[in-house]
Amino acid sequence: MEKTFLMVKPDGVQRNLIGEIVKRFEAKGFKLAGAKLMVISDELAQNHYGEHKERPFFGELVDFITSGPVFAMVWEGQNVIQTARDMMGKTNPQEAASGTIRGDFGMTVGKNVIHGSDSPESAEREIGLFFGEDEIVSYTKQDSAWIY
Ligand code: 3AN
Repeated sequence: MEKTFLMVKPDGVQRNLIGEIVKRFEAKGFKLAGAKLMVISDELAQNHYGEHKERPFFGELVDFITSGPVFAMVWEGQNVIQTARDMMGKTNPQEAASGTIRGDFGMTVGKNVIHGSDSPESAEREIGLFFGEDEIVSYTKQDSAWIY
């Protein structure tokens, strides 16, 4: 089954949105496969956002993501990578539709509440960066027959 990496950013943690965000993915029918509250090191942040190294906001991005605890998660389900992106909404919360996480809770592009992998390649890379193999839990859920 497809997996993705999602992370409640420091603004989402400070604003008590962990539960609200977990609730949305659970209610949709996705399965939580890993989760932890952690403070990202400078090295991990630079690695995670490596593709943005040349962008003018790179320093700001690294400073922000390391500024407080984040809630890192692995979620599993059919088409979870794209569906989670759709549930998150556009990068700029001012353009994100109501009903999406960023549309409902975000105000600016810098503090946009949640990160989610944007492709199978980045999902694999980001899960590997944030989680050890022993931190990913494989289990069966009773309700899956009512979802698929
Ligand atoms: P997404 O997180 O939706 O995949 P990306 O990959 O384009 O968006 O950007 C990575 C992160 O960089 C975003 N989550 C956002 O917080 C931040 N970001 C993007 N554009 C800007 C910008 N113009 N100024 C500040 N931060 C930005």
